[in-house]
Amino acid sequence: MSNPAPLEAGALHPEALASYWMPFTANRQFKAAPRMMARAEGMHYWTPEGRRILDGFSGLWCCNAGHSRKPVVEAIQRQAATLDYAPAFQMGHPLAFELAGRIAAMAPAGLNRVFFCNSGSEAVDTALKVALAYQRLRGEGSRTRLIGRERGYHGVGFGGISVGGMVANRKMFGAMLAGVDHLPHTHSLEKNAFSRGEPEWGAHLADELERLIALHDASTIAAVIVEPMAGSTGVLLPPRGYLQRLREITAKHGILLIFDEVITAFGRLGHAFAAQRYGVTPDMITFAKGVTSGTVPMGGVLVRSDIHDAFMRGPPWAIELFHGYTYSGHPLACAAGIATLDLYRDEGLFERARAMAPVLEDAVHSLRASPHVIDIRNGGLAAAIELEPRPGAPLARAFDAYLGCWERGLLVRQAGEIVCLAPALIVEESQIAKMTGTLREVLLQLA
Ligand code: PXG
Repeated sequence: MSNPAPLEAGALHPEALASYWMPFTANRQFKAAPRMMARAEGMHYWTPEGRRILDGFSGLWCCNAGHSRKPVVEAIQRQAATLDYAPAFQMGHPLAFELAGRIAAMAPAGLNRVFFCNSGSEAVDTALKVALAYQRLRGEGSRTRLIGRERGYHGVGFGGISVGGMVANRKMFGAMLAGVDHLPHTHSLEKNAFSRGEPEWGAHLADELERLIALHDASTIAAVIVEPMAGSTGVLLPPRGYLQRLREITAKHGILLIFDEVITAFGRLGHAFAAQRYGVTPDMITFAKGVTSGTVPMGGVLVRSDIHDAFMRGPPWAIELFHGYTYSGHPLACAAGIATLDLYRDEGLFERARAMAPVLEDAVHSLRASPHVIDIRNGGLAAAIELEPRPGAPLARAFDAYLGCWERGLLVRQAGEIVCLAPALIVEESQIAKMTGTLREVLLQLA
């Protein structure tokens, strides 16, 4: 039987929606009542019917400079007309070198080599592979174990789901990578509910790494990967001193420390990288999303120069790392990246995020007395409101909150029983007030 003829785009006929299998989406629910976006500018989206939506989540944690910013749009247009693509292997184009240099210049000292890919998931896979290969190159080939953390999200590649700690992302997919362990997560309603910024309790949870080392021996462990602030599982800020402790333990035992900064890099916490906010320098940093403000897919890994240098051996014609993607350093992504970094710099957007963070903090914590709220957390321009689950219907209440916001013209994000906000760094005070005002109204009416 032949496939049905494609129907006109935009026709919200159920068959017009059938072919696209949507990612991380309740497909049947969506296709019964679609939520479409047609246009975006600055802090807003517009639906095909012309309804304006205030974007409280920077798309999906990515449009940090706001939507469809002119200098970025023009850079992409110019680049598409000038050099659409250049082979990524054994060839280069100037913008990839320029962007790598720009990112290195913003990074913590010592992290100054950049490997490009196209997403956060690829960045994580790249970092894990570099860690394993580096350990082998330095004569520590028995270090093959990788350690992640419960409630971690590192994308959806087999590497990322193996070190990740979200059961729904793992349970359907077999054995994944062998030799992976997990640190405990740091979320505690009992100890840390309604913390403002980094919570006081929990630094000692980093010491669990010592237990894993005692169990396996340091000589078997290549790397530890954590998000400095866990985003996807609902804005879990690192307990004060926790990241420092992880750094001390990994350094002591020759274990690499990877910060997955796919969400936290490029201003979310008021700095280029969370490593700078926390004064803790890992051995590698993964990034994506904000590097192009979400306009063109791009990811990458920042690597300590001596880790990179360990690969630079053998005859000069030898390829040093058998890894890469057709679209590593894609010209359109590089053009978008450079224009985006210019915007961050010229408009002082990281400083702006720092200045607006207390406004968001006060606004979200004002929801404390609203119905169903059992925790509120915030850091930089990220915040989470955790709701008490509806008895017998897990996740339903937060989903209803998400839908209620959408109906009232606000885009938020549901993460389990949690509603998250992560506005672009250009957000105005009045827009933050509108976000929390809408949430207050929605919470009042929630069953
Ligand atoms: N690492 C981290 C820390 C992430 O947050 C990825 C890797 C994977 O990136 P890609 O580009 O492969 O999707 C992510 C992605 C949410 C949400 O609602 C979070 C992500 C993506 C989509 C939604 O929290 N994070």
